[in-house]
Amino acid sequence: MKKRLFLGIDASTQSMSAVVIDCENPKNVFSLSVNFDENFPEYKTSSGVCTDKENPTQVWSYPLMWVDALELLMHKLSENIDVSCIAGIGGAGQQHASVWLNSVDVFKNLKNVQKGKLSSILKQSLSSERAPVWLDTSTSQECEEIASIVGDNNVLQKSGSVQTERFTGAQIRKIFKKNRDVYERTRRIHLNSSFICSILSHNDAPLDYGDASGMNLMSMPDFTWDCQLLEATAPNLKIKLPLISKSMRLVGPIGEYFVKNYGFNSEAKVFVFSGDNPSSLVGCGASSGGSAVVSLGTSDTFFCANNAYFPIDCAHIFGNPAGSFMNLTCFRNGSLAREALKRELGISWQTFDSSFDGYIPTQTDKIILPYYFDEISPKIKSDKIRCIGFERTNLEVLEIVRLFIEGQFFNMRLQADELKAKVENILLTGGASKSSAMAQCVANVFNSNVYTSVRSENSSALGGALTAAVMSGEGSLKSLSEIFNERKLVASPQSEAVSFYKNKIITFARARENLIKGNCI
Ligand code: XUL
Repeated sequence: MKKRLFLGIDASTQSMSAVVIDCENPKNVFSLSVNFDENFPEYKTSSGVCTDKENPTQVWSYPLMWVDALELLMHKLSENIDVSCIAGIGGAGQQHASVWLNSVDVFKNLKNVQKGKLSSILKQSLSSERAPVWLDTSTSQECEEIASIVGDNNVLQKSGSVQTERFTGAQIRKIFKKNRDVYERTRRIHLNSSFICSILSHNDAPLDYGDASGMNLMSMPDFTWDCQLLEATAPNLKIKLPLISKSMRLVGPIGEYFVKNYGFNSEAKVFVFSGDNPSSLVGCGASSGGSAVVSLGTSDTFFCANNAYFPIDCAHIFGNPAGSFMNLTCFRNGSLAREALKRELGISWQTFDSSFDGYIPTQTDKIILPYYFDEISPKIKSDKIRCIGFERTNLEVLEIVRLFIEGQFFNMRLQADELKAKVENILLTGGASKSSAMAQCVANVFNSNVYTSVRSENSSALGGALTAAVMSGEGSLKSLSEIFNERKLVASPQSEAVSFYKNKIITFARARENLIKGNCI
């Protein structure tokens, strides 16, 4: 019998990636990635996006570049593996980015397109060549307008997030106000995820609960478009939006274009795509609850599954592809703040990373509020770190580093507690997850074991591949997640430190409250 492979695609900000799994042979995972800047210099993107020089809050990318990347990805896949063995395809896209189309029929017609010509055909169906992306923060005015009609708290209770600049609703309102002709010409507003899924299936694909929840337009408790939010955003919006589907559902067989030109099996099934964060939850094996994922990147993020719907203003609730909800909190003072401290102290990463070696925090009430930049979780205005209970000049470099790292995770823990999610263990991912200091501090602040993944697959693409495998009958999500998510224990809580931190975090919270209130410290 021919082997059955499952493909997951992640259409993210800087690249498009693929992960191919074989459930019979789980050690044999194939991955590849197409970087946008390197492969498509003609679009002049930097890290996959363009930024307006005059107004840097405006950030966009090009849907046609994503289409070109999809072609290249398919080409490379077909050169490296037998794509006729791929039985199912799932995937995800960067959240919030919108693709503006003047036709809903375009996908059906892709079957007759000549090899390599997808983007030149799709070009005729775009009502805007640009797609605003999640890095765009130019819509404060639109957020205020929508929130003043619906009410701040109503937006939060309905959609699971406060009205947020990068979310698609505010971006749509901006286009309605500033590019009225684009808005009027548009018949369909896809998200990045549903756009790629539509191309693959030659079908006008739906949005799943996970990605639709990043728009401030869906009523989260019942997963339907919310009439009041739609009306406050722009007129006649509902007919321009895709349908909303449960996650992990079949969209249809792969489109003929990919069968004819790249050798896919015409029976390969395409499943509804999700947002990259919900898909990562699946890919990290955290969708059934118990595990939280702490991703240490440019910004740090904390996300976890949660059965309870409990909206708070400094976090987002998205649909969990495996059912119920997930929480996501972003912290602006992540790796960029760690770099700022490293620069200021003139130390190496090695000093930083070994700062907790042999150290058990038990006897200092000194605190650092670690905000080099304005923080969003919680909202804090700040442009420097603050030392509480000591003069900075009196402290050794190593102690400053420790207090700073503690401060970052105290802040994260306080925000995580507000989500009321059950966290039994933590998976650490992202660039700084290699640091033993970070891992030990997280273990003590959260009083939980900390793991990293043994393999380094793109978790969002892996989530897509697992979805396809589960829905094709290869096994339960729980069993496949365990197989493909081998974890390594990297730190355990130290009881003395845990009980010391329990009290210290209260002192930290008080100092942070002062800063939130704008009191000079
Ligand atoms: C989440 C968000 C980012 C993007 C990255 O709200 O904006 O994590 O999804 O692709």
